[in-house]
Amino acid sequence: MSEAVSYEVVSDEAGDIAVISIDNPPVNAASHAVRQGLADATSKFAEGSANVAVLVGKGRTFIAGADIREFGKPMQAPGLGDVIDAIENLDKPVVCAIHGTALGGGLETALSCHYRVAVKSARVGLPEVLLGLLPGAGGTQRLPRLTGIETAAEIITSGRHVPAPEALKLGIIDAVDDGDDPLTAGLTFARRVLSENMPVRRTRELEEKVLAARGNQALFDELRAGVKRKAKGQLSPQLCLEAVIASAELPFAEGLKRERELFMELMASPQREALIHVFFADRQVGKVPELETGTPRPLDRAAVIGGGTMGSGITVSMLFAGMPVTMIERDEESAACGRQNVERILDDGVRRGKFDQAHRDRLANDLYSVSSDISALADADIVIEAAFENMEVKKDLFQQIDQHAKNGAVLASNTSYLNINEIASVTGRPQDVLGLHFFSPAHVMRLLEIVVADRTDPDVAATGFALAKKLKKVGVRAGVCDGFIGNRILERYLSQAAYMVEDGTSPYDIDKAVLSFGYPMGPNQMGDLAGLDIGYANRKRKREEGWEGRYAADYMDRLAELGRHGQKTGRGFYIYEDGSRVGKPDPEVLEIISQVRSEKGITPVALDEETIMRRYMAAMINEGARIVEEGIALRPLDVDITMLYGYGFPRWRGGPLKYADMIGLDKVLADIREFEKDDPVFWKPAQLLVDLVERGENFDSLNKSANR
Ligand code: T1G
Repeated sequence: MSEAVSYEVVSDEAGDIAVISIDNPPVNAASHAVRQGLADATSKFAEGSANVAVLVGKGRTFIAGADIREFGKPMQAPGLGDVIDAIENLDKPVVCAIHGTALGGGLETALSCHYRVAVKSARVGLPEVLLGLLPGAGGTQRLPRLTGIETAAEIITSGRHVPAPEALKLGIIDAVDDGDDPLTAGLTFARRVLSENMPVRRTRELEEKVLAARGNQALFDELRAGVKRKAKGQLSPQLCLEAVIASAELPFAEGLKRERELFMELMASPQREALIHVFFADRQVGKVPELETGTPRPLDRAAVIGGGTMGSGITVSMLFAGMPVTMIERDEESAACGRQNVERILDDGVRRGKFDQAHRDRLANDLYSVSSDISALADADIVIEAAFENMEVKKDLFQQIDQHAKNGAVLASNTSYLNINEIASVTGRPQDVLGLHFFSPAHVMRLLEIVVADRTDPDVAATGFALAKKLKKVGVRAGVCDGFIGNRILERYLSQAAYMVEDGTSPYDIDKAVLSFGYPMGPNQMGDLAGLDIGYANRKRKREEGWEGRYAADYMDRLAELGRHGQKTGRGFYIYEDGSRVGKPDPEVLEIISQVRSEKGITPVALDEETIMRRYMAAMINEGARIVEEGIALRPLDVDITMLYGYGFPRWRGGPLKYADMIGLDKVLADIREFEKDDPVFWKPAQLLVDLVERGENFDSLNKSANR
């Protein structure tokens, strides 16, 4: 028996019960050692004296899936599917005792057992779709046999975790145990199997629920339409559904073959490689030096300065995390507005069914207060300034905060691009100052850029990461520069988009190209959503400070000056009729743009979709490389995570730098060299990119060396 799986027999008055325990920390992933151990234990049980077996995981969870680290490497026999079939083929019953999260191959193993019991806190699921895969060990064939096609399709194409009580209702498990020890739960159920002489019940033989859907093309087409709409270009949800449909259309053995074919197709897809990159990047991004050297400070109470869009969103995200918050505004009237902003968000949560009125009232009445007196921040462990984006305003505020905040309090600015070193310099405690850049709406967007200034104490940076975890956000460490990571990259590809429009490409073609790449919306649709007047004001301010490089936003200025501010005025790049949020292209806009081109003596040359995206992505990748080169981002994966969680980059493409690796850095550099001929300033290649190509390395090699 491998050390990953142990076998023992427990004798009691009910009879001999075999206990097969899996011990492969941290999540009992079904590694080769586990699979081999399970195969050996199954044979031992078959030949042994025990009449029933309990399969259980040690540590924090039952099997949480196949070992993702083995993907992409030659699979060592026995495969999980073979082990699972051997369990199901036994002629003595096996009871699976579930705790923690039985996911992917873990749930598939449980489905091959003849009975399943779970502790109440357990969750089950088939999240392979999130990795760009599908349940490849019989899950798409066995789950429908327990729940029916529609429920199985929803669970498999969403990848969601199903809490044990719901799993019981759906027929995925047979009992929920009130205790929290899976072995006790398993033994109790095993004794029942013996005393009631419960038969071997093979999931694959339960045909009723799949036969009910056999031939129901209308159902299959309806499911296909729904999954395709939600998938937004991602392959795995669609092939997951085809495998589930096969469970209704084909006998079990052929359904299994179909599942295998579809699984291998996904395993070979670039989307799987990208999504698994994101799985590990999600877990690496929180590993920063300051969490080695620093200790997070307490985060029991917070104060938020400012009750506008950002201040109220930040306040609510803290309320959702159960943190008592005091929101402070400059006077009573503004404080009242801030309160309205917070309560509007809370009421919206009730309307959307996120929580009930009682919960909303608790958040509003117990956890949160509003004041117009800055001394109200005196007992806060963390103070987050979310005031107007102006350096003088922020410096003045930080001087006041410095006077009132308690010793050891963490002082953060939510600025989206201003210099944290400069803000810290006006306080007597620059070591306690950092940037916490939330993204709007702050109670929804998961990205939090944690900006570590020159003198920020490691404890303070570590506190930023602890806050991200507490708020269920994805914290990314950023250095100090204009725009940190995300906005600095955004500025580059939006500039490139503006150049392409001014040079002759329709803004509607750019949006279409970006949408078909997998973004939820194109840059001009995004501009209409954010408000073209906002961009206009920002550009005006930057021109007053001295605009660097080509100015290609005259057409946008023209639109803003004509009052076409986007969705909020019903017209921007698009026309929004009777309050619809889906706009229609407007020939008048194209007229305005061609007018600007002729005023600037530009002979328009329109680009095709492929060229649009080559330019759009090259601008993003080049700036991302510079950000890594300058150490503003710790690793390339930090840039990927930022663009995934803050800017809508399609997850199944892995992030801009993973995407660059997958198309080949030599190709990206060749594109940049080609574009550089037109505009050597904008297209100066990042030195890191040049070096990586010369060394025959890629961004992922940097991720790996950084994580050693
Ligand atoms: N394989 C290998 N390592 C894994 C792993 C896995 N399946 N799951 C987690 N880890 C590592 C993770 O990288 C981290 O490592 C540590 O465990 C703790 O994880 C055939 C093909 C189980 C809910 O998709 O959802 O089965 O960073 O930080 O927040 O059909 O991990 O410490 O070095 O996430 O408590 C399907 C993926 C696989 C589940 C726990 N299963 N894992 O969350 O801890 S494909 C999944 C999770 C499959 C079959 C198919 C979560 C978790 P390190 P963590 P957590």
